[in-house]
Amino acid sequence: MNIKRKKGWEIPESQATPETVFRNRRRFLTAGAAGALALGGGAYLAIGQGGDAVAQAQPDPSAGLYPAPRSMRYRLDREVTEEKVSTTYNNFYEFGTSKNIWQAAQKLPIRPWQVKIDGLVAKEMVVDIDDLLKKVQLEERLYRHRCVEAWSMAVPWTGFPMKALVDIAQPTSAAKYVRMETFNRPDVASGMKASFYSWPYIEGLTMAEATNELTLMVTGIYGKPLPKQMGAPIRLVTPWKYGFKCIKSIVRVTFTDERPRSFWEVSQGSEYGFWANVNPRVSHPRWSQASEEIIGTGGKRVPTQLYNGYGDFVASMYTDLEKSGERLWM
Ligand SMILES: Nc1nc2c(c(=O)[nH]1)N[C@H]1C(S)=C(S)[C@@H](COP(=O)(O)O)O[C@H]1N2
Ligand SMILES: [Mo]
Repeated sequence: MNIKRKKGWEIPESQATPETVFRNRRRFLTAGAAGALALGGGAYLAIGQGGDAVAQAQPDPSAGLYPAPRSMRYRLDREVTEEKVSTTYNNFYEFGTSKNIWQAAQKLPIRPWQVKIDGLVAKEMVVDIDDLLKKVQLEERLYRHRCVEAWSMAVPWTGFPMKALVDIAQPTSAAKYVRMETFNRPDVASGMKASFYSWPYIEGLTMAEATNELTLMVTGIYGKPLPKQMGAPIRLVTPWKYGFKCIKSIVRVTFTDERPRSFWEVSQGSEYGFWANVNPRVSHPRWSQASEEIIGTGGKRVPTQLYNGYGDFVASMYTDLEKSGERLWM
């Protein structure tokens, strides 16, 4: 489906937050019985599964930065997934292995939040998330997201190019990879007590991938700060790779000359490799990747696209590697 759109500059700013957000916000206000009470200003009270109330004491100090202007460079070929759907169907193993972890994730404190930048850099540093947000330009981008489990969604992320973070970090010329790490808090994230996984969650990119224009450090969604279950206060988004590359709630970014071994690679390297670029013709060892179910559509399946449809932006990074014998697709 190709919807005829107005040119970017003809689209009013107000359209940057889709109408569904406002509709969902209203629904949220009446969802008290379902376990959530809106308190306004981004603060809310979630009733945990055990009936315990977990209050987020402070409104998010970054709330005033949203919504950010939408970039018209990144177009969708499908509807934006409803907020209520994408924010209640999540993978965040720190809080459990089911898709229904959104309430459990409210226990994660996201202020204060610091990100350590270290390794092969001019100067190691620890940046406070709100200081980092002052140094970068936030924008909204509509991206498809394709999980390796063959479900997908399309959402309006807000964030800044990872290139901006690399510029702040000033890696030396010896840096070949970026390694990212999630918080290590088994006290609030009970999934981390599962000892058969190697915590904390780790992901990595090559420097070329990290500085590709698509690679986004995400801090918001639907014109608001990112909810905890989606990786607040800062996560990665690489829309041409399977979703597990998009590491959530990052606390450390390390520049290195060694290829990082990711959380999933350590757990099951034959199924989840370093590259994990989306390719409908290369099956997962246990299922086909040819098509995907779009969540929130009542089971609608669509064909999966090579590089999740982002080949124009990323394919050139891999042309030489394709001959190298690297497993680029899983
Ligand atoms: N720290 C951490 N990051 C993570 C995960 C996780 O379990 N822990 N799951 C990944 C997977 S498999 C997917 S599909 C996406 C899901 O993002 P969403 O819940 O915001 O849709 O997050 C990725 N990032
Ligand atoms: Mo995933």
